[in-house]
Parts: sequence; structure tokens; C-alpha cells
Amino acid sequence: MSAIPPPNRKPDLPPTKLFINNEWVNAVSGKTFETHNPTNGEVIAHMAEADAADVDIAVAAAREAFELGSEWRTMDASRRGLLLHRLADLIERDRAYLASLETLDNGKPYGDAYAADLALTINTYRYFSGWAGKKHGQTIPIDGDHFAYTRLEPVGVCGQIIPWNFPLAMQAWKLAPALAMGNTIVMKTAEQTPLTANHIAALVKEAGFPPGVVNILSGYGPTAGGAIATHDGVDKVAFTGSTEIGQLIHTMATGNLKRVTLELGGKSPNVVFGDCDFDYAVEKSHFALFFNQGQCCCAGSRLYVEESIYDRFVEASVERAKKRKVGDPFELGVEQGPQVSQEQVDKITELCKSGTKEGAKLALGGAQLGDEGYFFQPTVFADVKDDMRIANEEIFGPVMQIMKFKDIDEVIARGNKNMYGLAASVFTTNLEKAIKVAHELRAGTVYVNAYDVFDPAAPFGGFKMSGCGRELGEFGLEQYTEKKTVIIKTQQKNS
Ligand code: TXE
Repeated sequence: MSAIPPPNRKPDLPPTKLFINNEWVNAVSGKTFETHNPTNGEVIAHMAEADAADVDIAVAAAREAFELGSEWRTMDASRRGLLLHRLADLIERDRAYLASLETLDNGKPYGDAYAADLALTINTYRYFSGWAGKKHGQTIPIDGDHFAYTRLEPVGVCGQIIPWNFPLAMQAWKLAPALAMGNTIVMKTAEQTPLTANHIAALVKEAGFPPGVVNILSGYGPTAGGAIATHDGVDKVAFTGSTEIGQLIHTMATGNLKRVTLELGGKSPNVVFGDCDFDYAVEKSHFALFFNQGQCCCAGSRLYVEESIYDRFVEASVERAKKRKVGDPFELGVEQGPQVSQEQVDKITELCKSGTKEGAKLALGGAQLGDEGYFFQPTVFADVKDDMRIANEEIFGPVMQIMKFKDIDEVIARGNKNMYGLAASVFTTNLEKAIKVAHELRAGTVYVNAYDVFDPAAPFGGFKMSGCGRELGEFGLEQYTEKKTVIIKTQQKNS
């Protein structure tokens, strides 16, 4: 990749209203809410605050765009792909602006936003643009004088609720497959990070998507989010966020039996064997936990290290965490910016206190950093035991938990003894061990000598209480289709 261009510390703000029918409108209530800069706590913008009345209007727009005979329903699938491709081009054109805006609103380092979030976002739109028109049904040789075939049709109006940790990428993971397959959308962005999604909405219009196909609402979860999850005019809801709210969405969606896909929390085991490439495993385990301020659903947050290298590994991990460069997220080279909100800092602080109280060894950090913004010290706990809260609950912050293990069957059993099953990883130079762990850990993604490798072609999602369904890849695309079987009487069948 070419060099990262300098950030814009004061990017122009995108529209702050609701995007419905390709127009910017105020909330029916006229209410607004503030979005803050996590680096200093200052208000960046006042956003229109959608609630049930606005969801009704957006769903009506999406339903109309989905009517039989509409511009969207009669559009060639290849053209849907072209529109997605154009959208990817426009995002690429505005890449540095979007990365700057994301850093302002979310606090993530600009270098990461530009190189990681924007790359994944652009690639996701490109990947799914290629699928439009290429996902085929089948002809099926059923018994009797009949001709049978299947069609993959769009599900309809899709409600999509996204979180704040990767606002652009989470938006892309949901919009791109849904649009490729011809659905229409009512999306609610996270209240902490609504800005970049609104710029994408403007680009959706610029790319040429017909009115009503994509509707983007800023607002809160229980009001706007709840209205989407319960709305009878919504055919599917796709959600990324906490397991607690995912369970609620699942229940709320039963009224009209919406299709539901959920991508929820995790507590992913990262298993490091004594025969690993030591320095590499230390660095990758550091990255697995600390990337994105630790705010990753798939963070490698249960680090199991084999007895033979345990003490050395703890020492090296603490040394690496000490070197972590925390500070102004706009400065290139900074590895860690602020957490997204004071609420998240408070949650992390409380869990750190529980760790100390329950007897884990606090080797580094453990508290909020500085008195401006929402920074948290890189933190390492050693001698963590499986029954401690910090070994079971999702901390979603820069807090590493290190545990010791003796043998492979023991560590697999311990790795599986958790309600989550999003991701896992193993570091070893022994192929047989790697395959055994990869196949026996119950997780949606298992990394071998790697971590946080995302690609739009590779499905992502969770076992157990980390969710249901998959995003990305061909599996992700299928979650945005209904399969229809058509059976036609024929005069006579010949083989
Ligand atoms: O999540 P919420 P929060 C985890 C992480 C974090 C914790 C809390 O552990 O510390 O969740 O974060 C919308 N009906 N993850 O409170 O509440 C909300 O507006 C409908 C993991 O931010 O789950 C936002 O758009 N929608 C995660 C989205 O749900 C509702 C990413 C996520 O918010 C709603 C984020 C309701 N009743 C947090 N209540 C991941 N899997 O990556 C809230 N929302």
C-alpha cells in the first residue's frame, strides 16, 4: 500500500440529519443528541434522534422501494453490482477524509482507520459487488412429469443495527451483501459513532442507488433500535453488539418471525504452546488483545500459555505492553487512542478491580489514563484463574488476561468452557497440535499462528452465545436471500 496521507484533524462534518428516501430530514420529534470526541470529551455534532415515528417513515420508504415493478426490483442484478462498485470507488476517493472522521468520532488511531478499517470497508463493497448476479439457483430432477428450479430472492426490508467499534466496516458488512442480493435497508447506527455512516449515505445517493433502498437513522437502541426489531414491516434484522441486547433482539423479532442474524460478544481463547516462535507469538498475542483499544468482539482475551514458557511469556508481554504508544490518535505511530466513551472506561475499570479482588496478579496498568478524554492504561493480569470474572466476561478494553496450562486436552476443555464461541487461536510450530486445537475448539473462526485476519471472502460469526448466522463470504450472502422452489407441470419428462 502507498504511504498513508496526512490526517485532517478538523474534517468537515457530514449531514447530521436522518437519511430517508435519499433525502436528509429532521426527526419527527425534532430531537437531537450529541456525539463526542473521545480524545477530549468535547461535543462534535448534534445528530437527529430517530425514534419509532421515524422508523415507521423509513420502513415505509424501504417497502415502497421494494414493491414489485419498482426501479430497484426491476434493475438488472449486474447493475446492482455496478452501483456497489461505484460506491467502493467513491469511498476510496474519500478514504483519508473518512479515516479522519472516524478517528474524530471513535478515537481509533488514524493510521489504523486508514489502513485497516477503510481497506476492509472498500474491499467488502468490492467483493459483494462481484457477487450480484452470480449467486445462482438450481434446476432439480424431481420425480414425475415436473420441472423444478430454485430462485434466490431478496428477503425484503432488512433492519440493521450496528455498533461503534468498527463503524464503517460494520456498516459495509451489512449493507454490501444485502444490496448485492436486492434487499432494501433501514439501518440504525451506534449513538456513539454516527458520523461516518452519514457520509456513506451521501455517497450511496451519489453512486445512484434509487430512493428508499438505503435509509440510515441515527438514534438510541431502546427507541430506534427497538422499533426496527419489532416492526412488522421489517423482514429481517441483522445485529452486531452485546450478547445481552442480541438476546433481546431475538425475542423482539418473533412477532412477525423476522429472519435474525446476530454477531455478538466473545471471550476468545488464544493458546500458546512452548514450541511456538516465541517473539512472534508475544507480538501477535499483544496485537490480538490490544488492537482497536481492545474493543474487538474477537479479541484474544483468554491467553493460555504453556507452563514451560509461562514466566518468560508473561514478562515479555508486560514489556511489550509497557512500550505501547498511547496518545493523540491523529498522530501517526500512536498505537492506542481513547476508548469510545467514559461508560466503557467505567466498565473496564470495574472489571479490573474485580480481577485484583479475586486474586489475579496485576502486572501492569489497571486504571484510566490522564484526566482528559477516555484513555485507559495498557493492562496485563497474570496468574488468572478460569473462574474469575476477568476470565469469563467481555472486558472490551486494553486488558490482557494470562493463564497457565499443562497439556493440550486440558487447554481445549478449558477453552471450550465458556458461553462464547466467536474466535480462537493457536500458536505452535507443530502441525498436528495446530490442527487438533483448530478442530476441537468451538469457535466460528480459528487462527493458526495469526490473529485478526479479516477478508470479505471468509465467513465470520459465532458458535454458542456469540451469535447466529454468518457475515461475509458466500454464507454471508445467503443470509440475505429467501430460497424459492418453483415446480412446473410438464407434458413429459425425459432424462
Ligand atoms: O452495546 P449494545 P454497548 C459489547 C462490549 C461492550 C458492551 C456494551 O462488551 O462493552 O457490548 O456496549 C443498539 N434494541 N459489544 O452498550 O448496547 C445500540 O444503540 C435495539 C460487543 O454499546 O449492544 C447500538 O447500535 N438495539 C460488540 C448496538 O445496539 C439496541 C460491539 C450495540 O449496542 C438496544 C459493541 C435495544 N434495546 C459492544 N439497545 C461486538 N460484537 O463487536 C442497544 N441497541
